[in-house]
Amino acid sequence: MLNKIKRWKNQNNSSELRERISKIQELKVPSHVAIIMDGNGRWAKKRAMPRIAGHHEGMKVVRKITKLANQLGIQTLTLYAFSTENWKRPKMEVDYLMKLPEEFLGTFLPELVEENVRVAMIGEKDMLPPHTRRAVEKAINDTKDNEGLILNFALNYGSRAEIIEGVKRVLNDCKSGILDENEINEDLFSSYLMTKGLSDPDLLIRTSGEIRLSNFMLWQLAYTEFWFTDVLWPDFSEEHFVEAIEVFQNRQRRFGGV
Ligand code: V0D
Repeated sequence: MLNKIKRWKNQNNSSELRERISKIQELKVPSHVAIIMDGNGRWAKKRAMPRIAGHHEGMKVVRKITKLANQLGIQTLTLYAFSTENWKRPKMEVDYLMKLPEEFLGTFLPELVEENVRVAMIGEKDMLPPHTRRAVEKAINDTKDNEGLILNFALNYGSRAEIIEGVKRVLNDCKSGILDENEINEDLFSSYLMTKGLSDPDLLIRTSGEIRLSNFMLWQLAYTEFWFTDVLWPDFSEEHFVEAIEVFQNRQRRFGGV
């Protein structure tokens, strides 16, 4: 309760937005929201700026949406920040992207700790540059006892590779006798994925007008509601996020009515 009041005080939403947030909180808020944060490069191009300027602007939006998700009482926010495909981009862009976790955490980690946010990551950690990996690991460790929002970054993540890894580990456990073939079911297999312990997303948001999954959480999104928008990630506002949640709640309401 104290936490709730504190969150309210820290927030500086417009009265119209505050009203919509109150309405949202009267209904079932999605437990897990996943976002494909697309359109940073295009945002920069439109302004004749380098792509990295778009990524930097996108990082500020991550902070804003994290605060709002926490305020709304969402349990898990998964953000697709870097795919296994993104290594193909120009080296200087990749080098810049790999500095963003440090920059983000250097500025916002104290704020995340203060707001009771727990940082988590899915993806192949070992392939990240050591400086990136260290920053993320420190954030995960510094926030491991927090019980508010789980801020889950998908970093060097690819869903098919995740599933293949899971299959290999299942086979290994069968071979070594830890696991019997007859115990394999959907719940068991879910626990062999990187999202072990997290609920499946209730809502997927993708910005920037692309209507595809791009190898993101293929297993976990089986029953998820999708919401797509043409808005580019750096332009994505609290109002857009609130709109996505409202659409989700309306779909739930209609589904429940039938
Ligand atoms: C660029 C838009 C935050 C998407 C958002 C390495 C592309 C800004 C992080 C971050 C990125 C990751 C881990 C962490 C803390 C922060 C981030 C990347 C890109 C790729 F523990 N923003 N962000 N990571 N962008």
